[in-house]
Amino acid sequence: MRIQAAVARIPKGPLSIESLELEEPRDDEILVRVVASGVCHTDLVVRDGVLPTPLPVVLGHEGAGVVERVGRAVTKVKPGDPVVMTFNSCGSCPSCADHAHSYCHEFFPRNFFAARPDGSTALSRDGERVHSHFFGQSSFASHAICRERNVVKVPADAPLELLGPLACGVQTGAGAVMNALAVSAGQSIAVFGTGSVGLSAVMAARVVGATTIVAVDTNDARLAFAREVGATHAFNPKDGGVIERILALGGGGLNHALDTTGQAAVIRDAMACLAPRGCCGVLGASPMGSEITLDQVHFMSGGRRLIGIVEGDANSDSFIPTLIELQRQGRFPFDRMIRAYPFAAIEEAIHDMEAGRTIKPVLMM
Ligand code: CXF
Ligand code: ZN
Repeated sequence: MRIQAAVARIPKGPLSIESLELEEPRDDEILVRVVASGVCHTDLVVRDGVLPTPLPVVLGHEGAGVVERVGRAVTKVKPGDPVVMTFNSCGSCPSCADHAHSYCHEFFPRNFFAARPDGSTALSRDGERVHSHFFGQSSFASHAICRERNVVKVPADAPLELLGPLACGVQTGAGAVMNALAVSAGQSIAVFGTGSVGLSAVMAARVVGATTIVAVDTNDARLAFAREVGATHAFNPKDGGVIERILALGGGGLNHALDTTGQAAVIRDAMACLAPRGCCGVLGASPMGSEITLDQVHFMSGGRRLIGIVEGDANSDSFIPTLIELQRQGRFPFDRMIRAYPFAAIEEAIHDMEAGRTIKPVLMM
C-alpha cells in the first residue's frame, strides 16, 4: 500500500515527507494506522548518525494508532483495536524469558538496525530500499508495521493523540522511578535534566510519595514547570553549588539520583549527591564509547550503586495502561508536556524540541 512517511536520508539532514510503498504485514505482523507519534531525543541522535542505524530510514518509536490488519498468527490484537507501539524485543533470550524485555540480549539489533531479523525491510520508494521496523515500528508515518511483542492494547476511551510518548520517553522516566529505582514513600531523589524523561520521573516520584524531589536543569522555565508537577526543590547549576545545596537538604545525601542527560560530568555530580547505600540510575543516550569517571572511594565505601536503566524496566503491557489510568485520575499529568503538530510540520516540531521551546512534540498523522 502507499503510505506517507518522514524519511531520514542524510545524517543531520531534514526529514522529508515522502510517498512510500509499505509491504503487507507478514503472518506475525500487525498493520497499524498511526494516529499520532511522539518525537523522542533518540530519534534525533539516530538522525545525526551517532548510532549505527542505516539510512535511508523512517524513524519514530512512540506511535499510537488503530490496528488495521493482522497477520494470520496474530491473536493479541484485532482490527479496530486502539494501540500504542513500544520498543521491540526478541522473546527468546534469557532476559525476555525473565520478563525483562528492555534488557533483551538483542535490544540493539531489534530496535536500531531498522530491518526485520532476516534483514528485509517493509518500505521502498520506486524500488529503492528504505529501512523500516525502527524500534519495531518506524512510526513517523501514516501506517506502521509492528509485532505482538511491541504492541500494547489501550482502553477504547483513551485519548490516542496523547498516548504515543508513553511508549518510550514517559515510560522510561516514570519506570526508572517506579520500577528500576523503586522509590518509596518518604524517600528522596534528585532528577538531573528536566526534558520529558526527567519530568516524567518527577511526576512519578510524587505519585509514589517521595518527600524530597529535586529537579536540576539549566533552564529556569523547565525548573518552574518541574515544581508545578511535583519537584519540592529546583536547582540551576548556573547558580553554582548544586551538590552542596543538595547535601545541605540533610539525611547525609539522597536515597536516589537519576541522570537523564547522558553526560559524564552530570552523572558524576549525581553520584556525589547520594547518601550511603543510595542508587543512581543512568538512562540517557550517549555516543558509543562514552566513559564515566567516579570518585572510587566515595562510590565503594558507602555501598553506593550506579545502574543502567532501559525503558524504565517496564513491562509495557501493564505499565502503559497504569500510566493512562494515573493520568485519567489527574495524578500523572504527562499530557501537560505535549504540544501537537501536524505531521507536515515535523521539522518545526524537531526545531522547537531542540530549542527547548517544546518539551514533547507529538505529530498528528
Ligand atoms: C534508548 C536510549 C538509549 C539506549 C537504548 C534505549 N531509549 C529510547 O529512546
Ligand atoms: Zn525513545
